[in-house]
Amino acid sequence: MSDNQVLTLYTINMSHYSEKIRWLLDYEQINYVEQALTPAIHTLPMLVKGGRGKSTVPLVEKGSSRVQDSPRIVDWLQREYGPLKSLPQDHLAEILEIQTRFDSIGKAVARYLYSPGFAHKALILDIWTQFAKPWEASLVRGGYPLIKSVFKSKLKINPRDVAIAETKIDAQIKWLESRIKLGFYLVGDSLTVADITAAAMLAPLACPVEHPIYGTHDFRTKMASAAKIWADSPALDWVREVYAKHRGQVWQVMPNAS
Ligand SMILES: N[C@@H](CCC(=O)N[C@@H](CS)C(=O)NCC(=O)O)C(=O)O
Repeated sequence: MSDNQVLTLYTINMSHYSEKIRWLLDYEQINYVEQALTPAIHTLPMLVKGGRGKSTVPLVEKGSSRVQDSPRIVDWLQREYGPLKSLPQDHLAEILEIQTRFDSIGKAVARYLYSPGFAHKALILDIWTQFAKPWEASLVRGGYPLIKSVFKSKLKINPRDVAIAETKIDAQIKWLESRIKLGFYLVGDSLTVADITAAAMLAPLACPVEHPIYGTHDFRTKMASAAKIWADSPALDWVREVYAKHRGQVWQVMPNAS
């Protein structure tokens, strides 16, 4: 594979799975160009590029290679750019197991946030249209009632599923609380994909100041308000600490609107 091909990372600004891969690329100092897509408008291009019947971000593209789904992207980056310092071979199985553990609550976290979040139309629309072209912003603003209702049914935003989400998240927060008693890093003595995944998946609840969306007062008080049940959790303190120590400001350069 020729290395002068540009790696493109397709994201949605609020997506924590996108943040996981963005962080990994930044941490590994792999050059990439970010294409921040507008929710709803992202669907068709991601379906086509992904070729797997899924419309999710993140998705990476380099030459003719297109890889969708964050754990698959991690594997591909290891093959393409490895060995990655965040994936030490001697701890690989354990790192991947923790990645799976935290990937498995990503949807629950989104459900948990959008449930109170949908009461704040102006905030949601501001976030969704942050990188939108004018025509995309008009479409999303005009189509908001429809997009919201598709979103609510796709993400199962209803009281029963939100309660299930809370239980699922709580179990992993408890797991993390006991794990970090053993040491700051989840595996070994340096930052790995395990830490990046756990911190990125919980970041919308922990609201680290380094994140340009999760760190805002509006996000914290309106979308992440329900997370106050974990306000005193050492696990969410740990997320904020990992961000402070290893992440820095998330968008050094603003992503390009596509
Ligand atoms: N298993 C996927 C999940 C990704 C995911 O759920 N992404 C959300 C944003 S956080 C998304 O793209 N939702 C819009 C859609 O499904 O069309 C991964 O690890 O990449």
